[in-house]
Amino acid sequence: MRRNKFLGLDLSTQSLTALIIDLSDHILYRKSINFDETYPSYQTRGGVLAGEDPRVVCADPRMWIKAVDDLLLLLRHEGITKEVAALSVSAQQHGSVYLHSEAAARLKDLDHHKPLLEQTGDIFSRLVAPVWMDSSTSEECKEITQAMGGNTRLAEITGSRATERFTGPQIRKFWKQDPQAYERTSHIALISSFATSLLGGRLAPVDCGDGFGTHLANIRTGKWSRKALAATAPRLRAKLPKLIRGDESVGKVSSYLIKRYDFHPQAEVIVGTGDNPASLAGLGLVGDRERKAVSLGTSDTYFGYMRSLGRDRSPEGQVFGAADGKYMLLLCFKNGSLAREAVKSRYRLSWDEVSRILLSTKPGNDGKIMLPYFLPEITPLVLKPKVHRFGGLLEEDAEGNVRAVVEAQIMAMWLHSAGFGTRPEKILVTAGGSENRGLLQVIADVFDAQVEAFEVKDSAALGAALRAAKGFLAIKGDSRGGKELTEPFARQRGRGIVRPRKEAVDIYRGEHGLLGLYEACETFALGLGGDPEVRVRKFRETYG
Ligand code: XUL
Repeated sequence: MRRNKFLGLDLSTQSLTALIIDLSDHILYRKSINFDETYPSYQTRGGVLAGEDPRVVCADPRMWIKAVDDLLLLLRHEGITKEVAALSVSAQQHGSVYLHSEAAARLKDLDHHKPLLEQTGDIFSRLVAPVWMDSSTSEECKEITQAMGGNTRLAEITGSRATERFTGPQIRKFWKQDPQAYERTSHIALISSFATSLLGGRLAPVDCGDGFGTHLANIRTGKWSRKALAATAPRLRAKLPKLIRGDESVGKVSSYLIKRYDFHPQAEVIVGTGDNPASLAGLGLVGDRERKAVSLGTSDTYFGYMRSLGRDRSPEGQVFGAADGKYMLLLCFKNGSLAREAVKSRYRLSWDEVSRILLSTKPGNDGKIMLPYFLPEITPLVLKPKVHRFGGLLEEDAEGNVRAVVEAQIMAMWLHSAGFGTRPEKILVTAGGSENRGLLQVIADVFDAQVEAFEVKDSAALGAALRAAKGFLAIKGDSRGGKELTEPFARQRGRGIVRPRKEAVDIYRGEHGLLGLYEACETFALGLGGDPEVRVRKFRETYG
């Protein structure tokens, strides 16, 4: 039996996906488990548990354990696990999992006759895991910022200005609210390192891709920052995983994986990472400074590779590690697919109809604008959810609202990515929303760039599989880089490249264009500027 297959597991907000590849561009297997549908007893919506306060969002890590067990059993039934040479995890970023002192021994010594959850369901010192959608730590962000010497200094050291969803502020909140449970915690994993620990049977390190999204690491040294740890919670260093750069092996699969799911004893586990750094790898963008990526998943993200830490980073841009030891810059929007979904179901539309509306209605929407803060927003920071409508956009106007939500999302990406260096001529689009041709056209028109969507829309799972391959080949002395491995998978989907339409670009970019109007609406909603309705009139006079 040849072991020449690589498994990527993507533990995202709403689902767990397995993708198996070989190195001649074949996706051999893909299977996804949706949390809401498969595990109703966990009562998640969109994979998470939201409290009465919309800023508090968490998940039950036991559901993730159950999903890992179920999915690996399915893979075993396919007879494919024994051919896997290496595997790696990609996971939603920033979330944290709290384990007590017996967890390590328990993970090491699992009985393969019994389900995973039955033996690991009680290894937690905290029953819930806060996830990236949580925005309840503004106070802790302030405290950490102050202790670090201000927001600019915090960003210089950790790569981002104070950010509610990041792990450090979340840990500080936990310590303040429940100091005893914090004391009982001997290990705080990120979701990617937690899932990797289940595969390797030992507490796994975290890579800089995910580790930099914590406010706990120094992005220059690639080590946990003593100053940031001290600003966050006491005795934290001993509770954190090791932080490593790049896609190294963390050891072989556990004996539980060998016996329960039929993995080969020599199969390597490559360090896990966050879904965005994994996507960067899956799209072949590690090392590429020209192209940028848009991921339209639960969150929308806009990101690109960075070779060095330039001075003029966008204030809302967040720096994570890339697989080659360098960096990526990212913007995250919480009201991504959930906002599109809310509009789609409000008007009982299918995704095809949404796409058709976007392709057939006039760019600029006649100056009708929405700020789609269905949930608290990350970029720009909005803690109280509220949907704003301007320019006479009526709630019953289905076409107007569809166009407005998507234009708002893409214009926000354009505006807030001003500090990302030269504007891209090419944008790669991935995740669920990349199947929507209308959405791709809006991106092309707003950015005045060519847009490509690839056949493999699970770029995070693909990235994890490719990282597994790269890590494995490196052990064998084969130095094939990320790009060479990715290239064969980068086939465009169906209709090829989507190009910007000149008349649409003018409507967004021109003097009195929609981008300026949108910015005025955003500034007004944030309480930082005057009523934008005068600009709506100006827009209509110019483009009506
Ligand atoms: C990125 C972010 C989200 C999550 C979930 O910073 O918070 O994109 O990784 O996908």
